[in-house]
Amino acid sequence: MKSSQALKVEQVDVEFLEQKARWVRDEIVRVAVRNNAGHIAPSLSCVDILVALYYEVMDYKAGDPLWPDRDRLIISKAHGAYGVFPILVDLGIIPEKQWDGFYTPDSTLPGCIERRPEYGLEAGCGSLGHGLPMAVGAAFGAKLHGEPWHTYCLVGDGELQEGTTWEAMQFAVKHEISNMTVVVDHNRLQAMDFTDRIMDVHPDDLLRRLRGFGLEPLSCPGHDMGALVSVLKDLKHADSDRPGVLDAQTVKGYGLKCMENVPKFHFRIPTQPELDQGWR
Ligand SMILES: Cc1ncc(C[n+]2csc(CCOP(=O)(O)OP(=O)(O)O)c2C)c(N)n1
Ligand SMILES: [Mg+2]
Repeated sequence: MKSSQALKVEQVDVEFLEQKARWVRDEIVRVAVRNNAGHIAPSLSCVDILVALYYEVMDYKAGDPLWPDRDRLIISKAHGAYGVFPILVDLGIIPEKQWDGFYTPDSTLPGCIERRPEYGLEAGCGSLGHGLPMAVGAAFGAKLHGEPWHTYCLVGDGELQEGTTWEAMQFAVKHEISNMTVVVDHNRLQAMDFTDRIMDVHPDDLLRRLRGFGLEPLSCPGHDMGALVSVLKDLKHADSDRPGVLDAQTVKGYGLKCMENVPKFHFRIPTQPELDQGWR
């Protein structure tokens, strides 16, 4: 590790972030299992990324979710980021009752994230493949108007099979949109199988494709809080004429022993005996 990276990680309270991530995982399982909401595995996959972004990397005012200079996060994999709800509850933005009733008639929070700026939710992306074009548009607008904020886009590796994502990347490279970071939740699984058994031929196809479009993805273990924070900060402040890309190498269902890397859990709710296998 470069000494500058080591210094940055030292200044970060990694233990605090890891504790937050454990709490978010517990919340996801507690509420989603009780309320019969699937998409637990894709949500567990990106918890550490979301915790690193909200508690350490993004410029954000918890008391003012509409602060004009806030960094924007567009969650393109909107089916599987339940972790954003407890985080926004913890920050005092979403009322606890809304999260508690998530996915039931007692709440207005739907299974796929919808645009709700007053709740800190910037975009609705239930139809996959559209978050990145929106993020590129937002970042391009910020660049044209000289706005100081940074745009983040969290994408799934499976959804990157959609054509619109590549048109967006082409545009972002051509127009030197460097005020954004694309975070790939690279768990090597999509809906019901591994990505290289659906559209990819080789497990490294995604990285090759990104490089082919002129991007320089930085890979990092997707559940290593210190590494995530360090790379995300480096990308935010990089002297580059391209969008930054974080290739976060994650595990779908991370944490729950019954669920890790098991394709059938894409939307399936674990049974009590499966849950009893416990956490890693
Ligand atoms: C346009 C579109 N096609 C299909 C779906 C159904 N769908 C929901 S999640 C999913 C798999 C997504 O895989 P990936 O992007 O890798 O996310 P992960 O679940 O692995 O985090 C699919 C195909 C959808 N929501 N939108
Ligand atoms: Mg995936």
